Amino acid sequence: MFKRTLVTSALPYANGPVHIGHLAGVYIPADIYSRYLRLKGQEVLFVGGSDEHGVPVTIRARKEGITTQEVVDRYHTLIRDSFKEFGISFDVYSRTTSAIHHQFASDYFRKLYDEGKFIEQTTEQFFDPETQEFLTDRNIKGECPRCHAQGAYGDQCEKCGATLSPDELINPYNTVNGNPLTKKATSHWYLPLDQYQSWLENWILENHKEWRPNVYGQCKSWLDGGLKPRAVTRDLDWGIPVPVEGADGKVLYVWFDAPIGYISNTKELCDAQPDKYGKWETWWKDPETRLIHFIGKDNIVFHCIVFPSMLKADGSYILPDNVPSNEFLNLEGDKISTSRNWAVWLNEYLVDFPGKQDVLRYVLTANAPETKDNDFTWADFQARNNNELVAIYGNFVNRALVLTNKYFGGKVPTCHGLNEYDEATIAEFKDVQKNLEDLLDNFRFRDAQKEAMNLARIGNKYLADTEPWKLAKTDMERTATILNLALQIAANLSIAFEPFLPFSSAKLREMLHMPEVNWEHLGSTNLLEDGHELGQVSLLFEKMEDEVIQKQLDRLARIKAENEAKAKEEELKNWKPAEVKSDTNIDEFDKTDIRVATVLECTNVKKSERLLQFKLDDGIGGRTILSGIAQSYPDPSVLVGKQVLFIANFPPRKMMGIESQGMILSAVNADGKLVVTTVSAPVQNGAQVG
Ligand code: B3M
Ligand code: ZN
Repeated sequence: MFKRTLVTSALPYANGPVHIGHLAGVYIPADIYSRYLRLKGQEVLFVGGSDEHGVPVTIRARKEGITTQEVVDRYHTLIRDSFKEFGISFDVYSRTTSAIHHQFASDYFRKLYDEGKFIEQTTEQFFDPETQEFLTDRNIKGECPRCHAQGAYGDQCEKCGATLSPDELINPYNTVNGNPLTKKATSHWYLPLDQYQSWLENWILENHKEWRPNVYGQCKSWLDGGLKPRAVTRDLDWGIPVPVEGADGKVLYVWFDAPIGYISNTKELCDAQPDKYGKWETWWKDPETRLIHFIGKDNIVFHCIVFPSMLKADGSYILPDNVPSNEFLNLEGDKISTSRNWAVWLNEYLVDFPGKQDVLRYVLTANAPETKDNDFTWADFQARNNNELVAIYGNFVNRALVLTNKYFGGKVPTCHGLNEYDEATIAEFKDVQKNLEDLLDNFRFRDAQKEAMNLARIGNKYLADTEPWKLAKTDMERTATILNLALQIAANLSIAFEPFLPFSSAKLREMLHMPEVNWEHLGSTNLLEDGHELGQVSLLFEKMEDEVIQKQLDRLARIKAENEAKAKEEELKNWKPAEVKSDTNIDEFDKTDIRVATVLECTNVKKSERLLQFKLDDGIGGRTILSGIAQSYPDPSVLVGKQVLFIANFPPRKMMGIESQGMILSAVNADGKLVVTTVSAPVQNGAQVG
């Protein structure tokens, strides 16, 4: 039997804020589980932290024009604070740039290296001769070999969806500076996963059939495909240096060091407070510790195959007992995307919905993508708040307390004997503890929360059916009995909801003047003694008005419109005249019909940050053209009266509901601003350039 449980939740990349998808997929379930075990009085440690290495953070740094360290400092703080605000009850939340982690991960690698657990292989990799750096898949772009779109990534073409390797790209170049790439030999260390294949097959496929079907299925398909050695080092200047002589310029692969972060963060906590947390080794090496990884589905292979092989290679560690991975949460029908800003960011939610953390926690658990991808919609958010939290849970608690105040001076009235209906009501929830445990022990958080809500439904129905506000006129003893039972149910609710809605539970306990929560008391009808004085009544939940929800929908509509405009611009950038058949450049140029026009009007397109709308006198009847240069012209009216060059035979396109009939030519200046090209002396409108 297990003595203690170590709960880990995936370390989010510190390359941006965290959103509802992160919360629903990983952090809320891990938090519910940890809170539940603590409430049961079990020994549990909940470990988290930021993943601060890897290519994503370096890409973000380049995009924002700041150093990588600044990026991780900024987002680590933001992420840590968001989690705290949402009540994610980590025992430790550290980061992989900490000195302890660097040392620990470095030592971990070195031990396996010394024991000959890696193999060294030399391969040809893409190299930028100018910057003298090797490039990772995401930093290489080129022409897609399948659909021939420009700008396909080294690992995927976003146009046709093909999975690629950088070798397949036509004319690969460095995403950062556009440099063409060459190949250069480089050597790396690999963990020979093939050597762990049969051990993994036995451990997972035979001995962990109880894992969620999505997790088990993914593992099985990896194993069925046959495992290959995986590189655990990279040529990169950001990360933990490979602790081997002559390995300059090489760092540990982020997926090698990040899971070790679970261990080093545990060590950091235990070393700082040994009296409270004991030795880190107890959490990681004692077979009586149960290890549970909470992750999203894109992390399954790393937590079920790669990390366990690393732990096995060392030989002194325990292995995960379960890896309850969730599927994905979508937002209003579309995949959540950081780069497209298609997300509800936690830091923004906290500003827009102050004090309403539990509402989001509730909705995300009610809709948790436990078995399949699920959708978050603002309409559902509003409905669950108004129809469930307010109308059932909040309403019940409020009625029980307000009536007690009114008829019994805010003191728990005495039960004068239960009737059949009371007994039947009690029978309905007497198993609540067992039911909750069965679900929570099996990581079925959605159903568990439903069970807690069911208790509120029982209470609500009990008051609606017994109508103590009517009885109070004729039968005070019966009224007292009913309210006593209603208050006992309310007290049960504060325990049952504690893992799910910790803020509301605390508030409810304050209203009930109920100092302790004891899981073992769940289902009891003796939680509040006769005469016990209640606290101040306030509302547990508030109705969410349409305007508030509409504001969120408007925000998403704005983002969608911007994304569409950006996509169109991207298309325009890659556009080549369709009718060009010849392959010489001069001919191509001839086929492009460039002409001169005078700008009659130039205004910002509503709801677009990038588009300007030009009305042109083109000498041939006039036309409208949209151009994505608004950011370079804060006052677009300066362009009115200027003569500009435009492509006249550019196929018309609709953007933001407006048809654009051509393309205005502009050039980039030294500050990266787009400058409209013009003529050096007045020319007749419509004149061809060539
Ligand atoms: N940072 C990937 C992710 O955020 C990665 C998880 C690491 S867990 C050790 O999806
Ligand atoms: Zn393609």
